[in-house]
Amino acid sequence: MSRPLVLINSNTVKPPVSPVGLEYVAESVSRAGFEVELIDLAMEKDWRQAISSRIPSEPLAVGMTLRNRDDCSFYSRKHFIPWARELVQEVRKHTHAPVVLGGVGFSIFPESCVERTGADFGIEGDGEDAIVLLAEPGEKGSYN
Ligand code: B12
Repeated sequence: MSRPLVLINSNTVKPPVSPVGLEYVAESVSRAGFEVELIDLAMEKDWRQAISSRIPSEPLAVGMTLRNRDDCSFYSRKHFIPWARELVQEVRKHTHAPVVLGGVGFSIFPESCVERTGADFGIEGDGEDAIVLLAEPGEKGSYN
């Protein structure tokens, strides 16, 4: 069986919005002939359970969308980077595959997002083409 590329929607802000950007990325990966496992945490009651039950042991990579870096609200001042970091740590309990970030919230401060979440790397801006380039070496077994 082929190794899938896992894509995670980390956006659990309520009311939920559909993860449009991640869906574009998923469609692109799928059209390039790779299997996709999309885990939408906005739709899961227990996010840890969703991660542990849906991440296969050897995916090509785990892509995670950070749509919102913060909620842009003067009153609530919510920041989502600590949450993204927790999520990256949880993913690492289940696989050694590289964790790659993307999304508009990520692309505001890409380098600090990678650093602060502990992800392996990120793709700044539109991800449809870059994610396919990333899946290919993963399939051959090496990112070196
Ligand atoms: C439309 C929109 C909304 C709509 C959403 C409607 C809907 N059903 O989706 C509404 C009005 C509801 C909304 C609400 C909010 N929004 Co809004 N919204 C936008 C807007 C204008 C466009 C988002 C979009 O759909 N883009 C189109 C998709 C295709 O592009 P994309 O998501 O960027 O995805 C591409 C890349 O980022 C990348 N990519 C995405 N994911 C991944 C994953 C991987 C692994 C990779 C490699 C690449 C990748 O590839 C994708 C395809 O090219 C953006 C601003 C902007 N111009 O981006 C703000 C924006 C995302 N929103 C923002 C905010 C803050 C919010 C709210 C928190 C506001 C609030 N306080 O309530 C809420 C949050 C709602 C929620 N539940 O998350 C901010 C986030 C900024 C930040 N600091 O984090 C933005 C950037 C606007 C801004 N202020 O600058 N929003």
